[in-house]
Amino acid sequence: MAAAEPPHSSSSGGDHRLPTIAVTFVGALGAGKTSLVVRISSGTFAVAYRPTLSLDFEFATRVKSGQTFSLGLRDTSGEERFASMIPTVVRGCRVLVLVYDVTDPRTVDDMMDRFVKDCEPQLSEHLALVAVVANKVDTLDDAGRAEAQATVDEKVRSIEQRLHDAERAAAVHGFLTSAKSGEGVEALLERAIDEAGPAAAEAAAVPPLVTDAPRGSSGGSGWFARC
Ligand SMILES: Nc1nc2c(ncn2[C@@H]2O[C@H](COP(=O)(O)OP(=O)(O)OP(=O)(O)O)[C@@H](O)[C@H]2O)c(=O)[nH]1
Ligand SMILES: [Mg+2]
Repeated sequence: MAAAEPPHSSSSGGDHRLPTIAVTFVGALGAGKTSLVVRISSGTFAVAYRPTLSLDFEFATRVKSGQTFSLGLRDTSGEERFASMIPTVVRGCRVLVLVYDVTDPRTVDDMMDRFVKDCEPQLSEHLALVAVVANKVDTLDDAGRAEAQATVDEKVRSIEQRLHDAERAAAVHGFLTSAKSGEGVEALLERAIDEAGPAAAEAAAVPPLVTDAPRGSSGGSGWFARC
């Protein structure tokens, strides 16, 4: 079923038989996290702003080198009152997407604060990629794009250094995206699958009775725990 699905297909609960990659989106209020998730899962974009309350989940599939992957998209809220949920959602994810809004420079610091405070202490050995995303680049001229690229490069280096200091092996890459036009979004997913796909495929190949943690353990079972 999954291999024949179009690139932007989504399903209500994901496919547990497929290699699954948990992708968590974190960033400031209105940075475009939900818009990116909707772009990935349904290929559409909405101008109207509807703030995320607490947390949303979406699923999508992508095919890379003949292998279909299920992407579990965890869409966090940028509202401060929901920040306490982020550590739980980040824990165990294979891909962390940090999003800022190129039309609002304050969102860069917000993004980094959230990484340091809410994400970094929770990152597991499953983490394969941290993506630093400058979103809404459709609003930029050439000079603005160059500035966004410089900002992203600087934050990538900063996060690389932090992960290195913490002896974490995850890759860090920057992307200029537009949820509105779709620019950069598939490049982000391709990189996510390149970095996280092999381990996800390996985990999916192991019979569930061997991989699932014992009942009642902190590991749990199901896609949320397995990533
Ligand atoms: N021009 C443009 N607008 C965008 C883009 N991405 C999102 N927006 C707009 O920015 C606003 C906020 O987008 P959301 O995706 O809801 O932002 P969010 O990060 O999910 O916000 P919270 O859930 O409140 O944290 C909406 O009005 C979107 O239409 C983009 O790439 N380009
Ligand atoms: Mg949202």
